Amino acid sequence: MSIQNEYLNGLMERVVQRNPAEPEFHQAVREVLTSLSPVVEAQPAYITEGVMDCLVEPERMIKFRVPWEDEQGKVHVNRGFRVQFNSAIGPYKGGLRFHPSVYEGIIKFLGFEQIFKNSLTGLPIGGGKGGSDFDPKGRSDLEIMRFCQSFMTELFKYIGPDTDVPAGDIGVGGREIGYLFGQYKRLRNEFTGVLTGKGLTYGGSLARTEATGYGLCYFTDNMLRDAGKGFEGATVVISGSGNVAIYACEKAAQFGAKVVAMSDSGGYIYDKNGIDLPLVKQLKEVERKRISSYVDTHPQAEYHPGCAGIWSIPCQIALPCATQNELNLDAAKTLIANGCFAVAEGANMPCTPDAVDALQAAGVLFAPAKAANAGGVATSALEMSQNSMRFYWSFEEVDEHLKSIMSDLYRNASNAAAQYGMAGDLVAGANIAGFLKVADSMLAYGVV
Ligand code: NDP
Ligand code: 2IT
Repeated sequence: MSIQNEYLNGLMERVVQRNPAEPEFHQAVREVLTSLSPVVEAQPAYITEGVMDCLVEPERMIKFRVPWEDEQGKVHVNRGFRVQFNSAIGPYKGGLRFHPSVYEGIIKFLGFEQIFKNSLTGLPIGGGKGGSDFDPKGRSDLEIMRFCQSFMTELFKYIGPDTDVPAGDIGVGGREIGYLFGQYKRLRNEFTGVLTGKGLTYGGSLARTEATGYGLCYFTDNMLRDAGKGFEGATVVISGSGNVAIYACEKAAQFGAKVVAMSDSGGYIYDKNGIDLPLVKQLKEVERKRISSYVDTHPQAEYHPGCAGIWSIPCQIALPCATQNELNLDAAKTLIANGCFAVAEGANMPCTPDAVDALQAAGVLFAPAKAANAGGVATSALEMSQNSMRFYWSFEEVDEHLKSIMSDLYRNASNAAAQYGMAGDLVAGANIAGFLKVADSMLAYGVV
């Protein structure tokens, strides 16, 4: 083993020791460090100048109390987090997740991935992430507003349009961003682009809502076409039925595919006639209901409780768009056996490492999250640009930018993989291409 490889192994051991009981963070770091061994062998300065050690340590981790009162007058106390992981190439940028599973390990895994994803977009944004263990399910608008206001009353001290620009993620959509932005504006007495994913009447960008799902399909389309394949006529399975899943479904159908299944944390629906997306939007975006309600008006469709079974539905293209580690080795084997030829990650880290290995070994085209779902944050950066200019672009202009960002991103990841002797491995290619820009900036700064 080379000295550089030994160093990376030791670094990984230190990450595990210094961040105990954070398996998702370990998983994200391990994947990146594994890809980087040929890079640090070619350029040992990344090790000797301390870049690698700095990269795995957040610049700042903020953790705070979020007290709020429910409709019955009962006080609840949640935890809020923001990791400001890396600002080498721009202000910290990344979403906020409200979900009961949130703790430091989830926020750090997401913040770490965000560094490379944001770099891959080619735009000047650093890596950050935040959120809370607050569970929005079943809460009234008033309770959501009170929670968001309390959350921002602490977070506002640490963010700003040139410092750190949060956005949405699981459990944080347009409604929550509105409450958060309103509170920030009130506390700071300023109207600036401090959040993205804003409503269109107060500084939001057209096409941001669609961007992650659309971008996922643009990336996948590039990958498929390179391999002489396409969405046209393919059967597609998409997990989740939130922001990413809905707009991935819309674009996949526009590309000529038939999406036959979607899910939420309760279970999945299988509609062999093709998913009725306007109904899913109505149920999820407007009525905030469970996906099981789909079969009330579509008796030909099936509802199955539990999430994992969705991957047993035969398909050519699988788009996991719900959450981390939702597609495991068993699911990967089933997809392979059923003739699936492409898996593209819309969620962050949805495939377990052994699932990724199995898919790649079987020759399934595999698009890793930090490349494939980068369209959301890229369009957030376009929202920041429009806010700075105090100007708006049309839907078509933003969508054209998104398309070209996703194809450049595909090309860069693909070329980086080939350059380091791993042609076709987009996991390695994305990690390397994302890393180089950040690492070279860190080298330029010296020890800071
Ligand atoms: P939403 O909250 O809009 O939707 C999340 C969806 O995933 C829901 O259908 C939800 O079901 C399901 N889900 C959440 N947690 C679980 C779980 N533990 N098990 C099974 N299903 C679950 O979030 P988004 O669509 O915004 O995010 C989805 C994924 O995409 C996340 O991994 C996120 O980090 C990633 N992402 C999001 C981007 C964005 O711009 N929004 C950008 C890039 C990545 P239920 O309603 O039952 O909880
Ligand atoms: O994971 C992600 O890239 C997001 N949740 C979007 C972040 C953003 O700042 O738009």
